[in-house]
Amino acid sequence: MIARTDSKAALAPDFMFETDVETLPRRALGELQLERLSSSLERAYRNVPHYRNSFKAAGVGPDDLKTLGDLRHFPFTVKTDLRDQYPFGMFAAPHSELCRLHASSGTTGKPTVVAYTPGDIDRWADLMARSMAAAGVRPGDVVHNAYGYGLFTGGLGAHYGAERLGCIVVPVSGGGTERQVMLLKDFAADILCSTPSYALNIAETADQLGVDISVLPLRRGLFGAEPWSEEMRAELDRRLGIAAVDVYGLSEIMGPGVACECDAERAGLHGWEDHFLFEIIDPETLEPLPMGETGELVITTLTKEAMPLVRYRTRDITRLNDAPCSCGRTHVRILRVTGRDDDMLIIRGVNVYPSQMEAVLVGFPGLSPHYQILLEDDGVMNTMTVEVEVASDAPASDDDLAAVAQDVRHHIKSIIGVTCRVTAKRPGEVPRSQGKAVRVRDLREKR
Ligand code: DLL
Repeated sequence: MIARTDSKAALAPDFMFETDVETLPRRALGELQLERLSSSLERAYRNVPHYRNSFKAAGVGPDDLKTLGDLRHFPFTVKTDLRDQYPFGMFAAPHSELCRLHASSGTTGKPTVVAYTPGDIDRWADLMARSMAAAGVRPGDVVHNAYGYGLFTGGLGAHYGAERLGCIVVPVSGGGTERQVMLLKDFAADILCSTPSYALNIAETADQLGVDISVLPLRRGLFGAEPWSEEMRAELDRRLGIAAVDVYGLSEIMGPGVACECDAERAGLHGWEDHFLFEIIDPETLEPLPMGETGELVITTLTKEAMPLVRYRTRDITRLNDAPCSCGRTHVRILRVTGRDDDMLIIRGVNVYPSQMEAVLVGFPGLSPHYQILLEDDGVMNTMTVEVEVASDAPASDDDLAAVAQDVRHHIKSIIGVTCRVTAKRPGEVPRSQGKAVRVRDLREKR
């Protein structure tokens, strides 16, 4: 248990939650991974019929793992495997050993269910505490937690982590944005946890209420659960007077805290390799890619008891960086996840991720940072309309809006290379986020 302190200044800038393991030399980290991977594969094989069958079909067994490189012979796990085993077929522990279930909201059909033993919850709290400390959170901080509580892992994940670190948690959850502004101010929060899009909503609501958040004690934002851009980071830093830090995770693997940026560099998220093994594969050939190349992130859990996953295909597109980091942590960095390969839009033959659109729009003169992408089918091909919104102090006659739309269209064409329609809306007309933002509205299905 870390002692609580009221003096933030008294804490060393390189404070870590678990220094020994966070700075473990890479060779020792590899040895630890091999030992843990071996028992995790054994556990999956012994207790989960799905893995027994898929290992046998691939002609491998846990004993075939002699080096970390041997993992490439083991089969992948995909989201549909989890759906096919709904609700409890992927569990490697009996009900008597479980203490919690979470589920991700399936856009279609059944959700994906995940389970935890008390040991899993304990390790999750440690990893989230480790992530928060890396991000610049300190014991004694007031943590305003606006991630949704419930089946979503964001709320409870950040909650347990902050408590484990020795912080004072304000469990606000999402929504009621005016009240959030009041509480941030009255409770003098040091830390805001939310999705980046909801943080922007909070910043805007504060402006409307005449509250200047940038002069409040708030110092860090831990933002994740959706893709966001460097441009959005600059916007959130400026509007909230904070350093915005990227935190990554997914319910299938654990929840938030699988990886987090450090305060020192804010350039890539340290993935906690003593609990997870990260690979990047080519999503077409499924072959592992060398360090530094961009592809799909694949994660194997090393210490999960209730639901170990072997080579889980996240669909998240990123790359790894194993260069030493100035913070002293030795764990590999996962670069900002720009999007999921199933979110990629193909418009007139050009591949576009919604977050690329964000990078172009945020900071564009006269625009607010709110946007939405509408997908339609004109009978021949997919078309894209980008709805943008003018800034609250920008002129907004019909002619002004048409001129802005024209400028933005040219800008998108010149930066991303895609031709699309642009509609400029008046302030407040683009829907605001309460949690994970809906960036794309697909109107093609309704035809
Ligand atoms: O979003 C867990 C989480 C909660 C992470 C709070 C961070 C903070 P799921 O609902 O299962 O879990 O969604 C996981 O969200 O595969 C990514 O596509 C996306 N995602 C999560 N964090 C980031 C991030 C939580 N920092 C899915 N950047 C993942 C980009 C992210 N995408």
